[in-house]
Amino acid sequence: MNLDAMKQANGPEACKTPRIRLLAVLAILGVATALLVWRAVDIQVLRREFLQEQGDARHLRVVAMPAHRGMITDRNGEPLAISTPVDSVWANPRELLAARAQWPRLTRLLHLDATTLQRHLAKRVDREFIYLKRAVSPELARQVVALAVPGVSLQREYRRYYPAGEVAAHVLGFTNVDDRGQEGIELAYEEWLRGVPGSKRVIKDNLKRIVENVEGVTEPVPGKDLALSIDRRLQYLAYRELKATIQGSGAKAGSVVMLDVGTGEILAMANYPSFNSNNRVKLRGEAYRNRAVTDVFEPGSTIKPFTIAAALEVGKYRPHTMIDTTPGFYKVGRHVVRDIHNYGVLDVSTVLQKSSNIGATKMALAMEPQQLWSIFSRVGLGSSTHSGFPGEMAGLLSSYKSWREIDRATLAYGYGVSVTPLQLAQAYRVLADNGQMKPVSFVRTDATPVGEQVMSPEVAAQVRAMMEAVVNEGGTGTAADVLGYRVGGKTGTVHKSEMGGYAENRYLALFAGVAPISHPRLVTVVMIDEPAGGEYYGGQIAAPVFGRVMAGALRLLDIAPDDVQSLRTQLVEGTAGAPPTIVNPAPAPPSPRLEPAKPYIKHVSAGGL
Ligand code: 59J
Repeated sequence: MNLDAMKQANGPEACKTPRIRLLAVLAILGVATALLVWRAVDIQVLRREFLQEQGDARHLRVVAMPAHRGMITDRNGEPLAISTPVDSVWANPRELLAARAQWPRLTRLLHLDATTLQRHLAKRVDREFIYLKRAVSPELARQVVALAVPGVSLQREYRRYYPAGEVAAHVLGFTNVDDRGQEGIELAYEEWLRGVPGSKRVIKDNLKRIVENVEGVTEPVPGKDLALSIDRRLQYLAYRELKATIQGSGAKAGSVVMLDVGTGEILAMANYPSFNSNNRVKLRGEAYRNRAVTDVFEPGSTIKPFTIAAALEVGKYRPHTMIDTTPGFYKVGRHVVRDIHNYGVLDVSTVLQKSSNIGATKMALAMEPQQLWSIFSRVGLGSSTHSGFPGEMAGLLSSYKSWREIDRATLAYGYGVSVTPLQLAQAYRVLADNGQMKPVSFVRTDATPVGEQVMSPEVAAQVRAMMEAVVNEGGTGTAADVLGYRVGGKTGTVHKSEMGGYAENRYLALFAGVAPISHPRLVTVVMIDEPAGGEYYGGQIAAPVFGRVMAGALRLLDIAPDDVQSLRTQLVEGTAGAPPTIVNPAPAPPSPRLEPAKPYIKHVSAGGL
């Protein structure tokens, strides 16, 4: 049979079937191809962006890189606040929820409550990141990694550490858990200290391991270091003496401020009560106020050197001009100004040495109100020092135009004006620096700032000489004495003001002074709030703190003694076999007991005798 015969044999029917089948196959292939092409176009072209995003969202991550916060050091580079790297434990809520079986070990390790955690995670399933525990110890971090709970990872962060703890807590302030400044220098210099966090985009695999750094890496910019004016050694010294005296006298609180005379830098600023900046859980508002700049008080007799400076400046008085303070009280209008003793006739110098309110009153009433106001305001009393410290108070000095006669009198011995300890120190610095006013500073200044002459050098020197007499025999401040150095200052004992009057038996004990007198280098102010142990006079409570702090500081700073005579006497007296070494003197002997004063208020409010 030939081919034709075969065709014939199958007939026209047999020929049709394969053709349809072929067409059908071709059609199916064609449609399938079209679908594939369409799908390819859809995925590659039309939905490309969306799909890319979805993919990235699953594996591409932007990882923040926290910046290192600048270190705060003391003036000699000793660290006061350091950011140390720590790990925080975080979780992907969805993944952790799915790993319930592994929770018991995790919650036990991190001291978490499973029910709370469940609720916490459930509320945040849409997030990628939640913290479980921040700033954990390296040991705990290791244990967390070892557990390998799905969805739980560590993140590198920084945490502030304050090596000086409670000693410098108020000045430094602190940062929050995000390492942002909240108080004190940490807050004031936030911009300077804080760095700029960086970020990088990375691809992570399903196990959250970084497989590739992709793009856009911005390096974190670390914050800048800051050198404070504080000298850590002097800060320790001031804090130690302040704390001992407050605890020993049952006082409520207190502050010590020490300034460098040449530069206006704050060398020490201590407050008590204090707090541990590394562990603030039990923190009370009471404890974290930097009272030396945020609290104002009436300076009482510590203002008298300025009253006397005004009197000398005006020219009606000289250091030896005589003033009659008999019989120990003096009527001003309906009011009476009192001294605690009848001191009789005194010269100006002795008015300061004995702290006669009547002497100060008579000098003030002999000048124009504006003249007294002017000197107070020139040395900065009652106005902010503009130190830049958060929460600094300005205090108050009212306008002389509103002063009545009694106001002029009480202002002369420190009532009716209010100041901060820092302000008082700044004012005393003017006396120490031959009448130059300079700004105070919390940061180290490498150049000596130029001052403004606000008082004549002669007047400043005369007042300094009178302040030395306060510390010498016969003065109210002998406990401020420092062996080997000539020091000068002024005591103050102030009835605390309360609700329009003065508290009968609540006092501030004050001492402000300078050393060495022959070439002043340091100014220190001591304020003790409400001594409760029976003794409460500035001369008994504040002056000894001043003496001990100054003694230590003068030696630590290697300042040459200017009272070699007293050193010799001490050596001769102390040569009973002992080698002639000079040691820090024991705490100054208690000053002669003062007889308890009569309650003051009765006389003031009695409306005159
Ligand atoms: C004083 C005052 C209160 C307010 C008086 C302190 C006034 C006054 C009304 C009696 C205790 C006291 C405006 S005294 O600081 O004069 O430091 O070593 O509180 O006078 O008028 O039982 N200081 N202190 N006065 N008020 N108003 C002396 C003096 C001072 C000493 C002692 C003893 C007061 C020498 C104070 C000290 O220099």
